[in-house]
Amino acid sequence: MGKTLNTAYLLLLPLAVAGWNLGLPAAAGLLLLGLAWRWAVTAAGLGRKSRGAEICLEAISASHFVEKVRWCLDRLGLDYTERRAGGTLGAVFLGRTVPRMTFRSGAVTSRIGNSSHILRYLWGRYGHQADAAFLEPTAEAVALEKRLDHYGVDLQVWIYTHLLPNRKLTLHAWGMHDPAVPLWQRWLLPVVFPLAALMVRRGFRISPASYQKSRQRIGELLAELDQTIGPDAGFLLGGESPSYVDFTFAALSSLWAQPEGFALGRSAAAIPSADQTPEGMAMDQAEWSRGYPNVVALIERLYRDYRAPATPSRSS
Ligand SMILES: N[C@@H](CCC(=O)N[C@@H](CS)C(=O)NCC(=O)O)C(=O)O
Repeated sequence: MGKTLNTAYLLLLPLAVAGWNLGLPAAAGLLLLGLAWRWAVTAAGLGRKSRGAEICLEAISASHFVEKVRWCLDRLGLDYTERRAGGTLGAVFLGRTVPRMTFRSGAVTSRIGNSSHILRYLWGRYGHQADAAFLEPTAEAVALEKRLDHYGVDLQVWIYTHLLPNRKLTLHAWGMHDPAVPLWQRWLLPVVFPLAALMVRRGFRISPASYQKSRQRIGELLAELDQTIGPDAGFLLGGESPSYVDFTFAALSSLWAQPEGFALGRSAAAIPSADQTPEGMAMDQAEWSRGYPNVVALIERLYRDYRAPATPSRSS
């Protein structure tokens, strides 16, 4: 809070200087005051014991990449807080993507973005514990995760092609009705919608051709995995228990498969309900559900049997 107030002071300073016609000595004095205030805020924090959860997951309401990390945090039974922002606001105005994880590391606070890097950190920190074996980044796991992350991007092109023409649905997906998103951001979303939609179209190069290409790649991957999984809904890397790659696949697929238990029910409202789904989107969903029954069975199995925390909540 102290830092936010100080930043606001420093940003507003030029307006005050111009508005009150202050001269150079007064302007320099006010600037020094702001910098001293900033230092005082930092100094007051030194040596102070931090409170609250050690891990904070920065998120938006409907993000399949956030769900990938959230799932692994939940499986580890870690105590964390989730801070949800309005969709695209962070990317458009701050240049950051979600998931992003902030955590205490010794006396300092550290931060990592990008889901696969976050999972590598969790493996490094918790991998020695028996219940973290699912996070092991074997060469096979990492190679498949990379392909799945590309699938996640194809799904972004797919969903935005269907959602962006519908302002109401897009704003809903960006968290306009999500009480966990700060109110000022929920007010801001409709105002910046044209700019945000333009940036998303540009960022993902949304066009009829890119949609067709993404849709085709999604279908090809689903067909291949449907064969690997087989009729018994076996795990992607074989074996008796799922790995983070299975959780990644189910989490990313949640955009189209819409399984029960997404985010353990904490964020369900942001995905369009069946009666609001645009027609083309519903047709693709029906085609994939019908065409790849082993995939659907695995996603359902993973959400039903493995989405809940494996161990009681513990602090990190
Ligand atoms: N490669 C990144 C992709 C993350 C990504 O695309 N995140 C989207 C949400 S799914 C995002 O940050 N959107 C910007 C925003 O809504 O602020 C990862 O694996 O974390």
